[in-house]
Amino acid sequence: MTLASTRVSGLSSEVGKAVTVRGWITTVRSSGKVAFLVLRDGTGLLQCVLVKSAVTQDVWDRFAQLSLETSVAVTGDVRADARAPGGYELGVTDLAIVGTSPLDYPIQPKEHGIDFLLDHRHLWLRSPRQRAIATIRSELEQGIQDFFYQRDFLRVDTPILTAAIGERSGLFSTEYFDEGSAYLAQTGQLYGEAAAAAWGKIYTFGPTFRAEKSKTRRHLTEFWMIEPEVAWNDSNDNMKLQEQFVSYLVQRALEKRSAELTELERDLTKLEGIKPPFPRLEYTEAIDILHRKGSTTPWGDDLGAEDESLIVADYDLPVFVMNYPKEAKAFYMKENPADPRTVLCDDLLAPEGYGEMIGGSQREDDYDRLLKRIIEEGLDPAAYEWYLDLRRYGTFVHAGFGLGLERTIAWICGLPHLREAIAFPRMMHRLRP
Ligand code: NSS
Repeated sequence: MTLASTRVSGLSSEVGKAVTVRGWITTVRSSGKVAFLVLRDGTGLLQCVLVKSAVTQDVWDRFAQLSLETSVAVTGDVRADARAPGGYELGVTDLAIVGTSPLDYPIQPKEHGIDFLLDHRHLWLRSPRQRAIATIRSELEQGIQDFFYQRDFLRVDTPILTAAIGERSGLFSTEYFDEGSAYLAQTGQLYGEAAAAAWGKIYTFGPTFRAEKSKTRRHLTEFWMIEPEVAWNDSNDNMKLQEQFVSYLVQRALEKRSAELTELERDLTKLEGIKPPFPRLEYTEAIDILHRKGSTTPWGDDLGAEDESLIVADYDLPVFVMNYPKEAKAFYMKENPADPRTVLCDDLLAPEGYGEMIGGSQREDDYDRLLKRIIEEGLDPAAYEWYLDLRRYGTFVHAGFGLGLERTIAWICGLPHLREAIAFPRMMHRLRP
């Protein structure tokens, strides 16, 4: 009789029954009469016990062939056991080897350097820490969809191959048949604006690409961004949506994935208080504070990573820095009527020095001013004809933002570097595996 196979996470409803569990070996030990193996199946760990006198000689011999990462199917009776990892144990009656694993399995239970681990990322993913991060990422991705679905936003998938440049940062380009260069999207925003004029409240959720030659712990060349765009929202409405969104994601992770956060040794008390409203600082105010703290960043420049850390050091919440000088920001941001040297925008800085998590703005809705900014930035107006049409035909007040998924994960999980926040990170010097 073949038994239905069960995942480790489903064992609580199988106590007293015989089941088959499939997975990979993490540890083995034997006293000669009793042998133990611990199996990992992606949902948890399961300790399995073989008693020599209770299994066939074949099964006992097969146990001796097990090594780290051998894949197996183990059959036995499920018992509750408070001492076992996960709280259940399997009394083994049968053991089948699915795939052997030679003794040179690269990742051993010892310290490995980060480059070695990244070279073996395809195997490193099997560790409990990486499972915890991947589980939290998946929870947040579901949370993102739920948050916008509950608020009646349409999800719009925008192109990755594009002809117009969206941001100032580096571009990846490729030849596109007879059409000239295609650029890998740095943002879905410009298309999001067209969609907002069509459908009101939308968001995009997809990969974005930046050929940035920065080797910092906060930069990937490929990262995922969530970009809502809302017709009739101004900059103030935009910031309200941001603080609700970020608070929702943090509370969702706490509610559903506290076990994984604990596995990562995250200090949960730092996340529990993340609720609106978040403090707001005008850019000019922020520069004054920075100068008092010893920074030399002049008025007019974007804030650097060190500046951001100095600002958030005074707060336990994410902090908005609003209304930057025009020259520090992208062409599409709306001029601030109260101070035309600045634009109506915000950066949301994560607590604990995790850096800028969101960039958002109210969009320039005046045709002439937008065209002027496109020309000033040295961009080709012909490539933006369709984008200018959004101001030509029924222009509208609108605002939106982009939340960087990996930076948000790094902060929530307490990861020192973005490279662990995505399964296969892409960085300046890393294209493999
Ligand atoms: O350049 S942003 O500040 N803004 C935009 O792209 C706008 N078009 C968004 C919008 O208004 N719809 O990037 C937004 C966020 C930023 O705050 C980071 O969290 C993240 O995207 N970001 C990155 N994450 C990882 N690696 C890199 N290189 C990176 N660049 C930005």
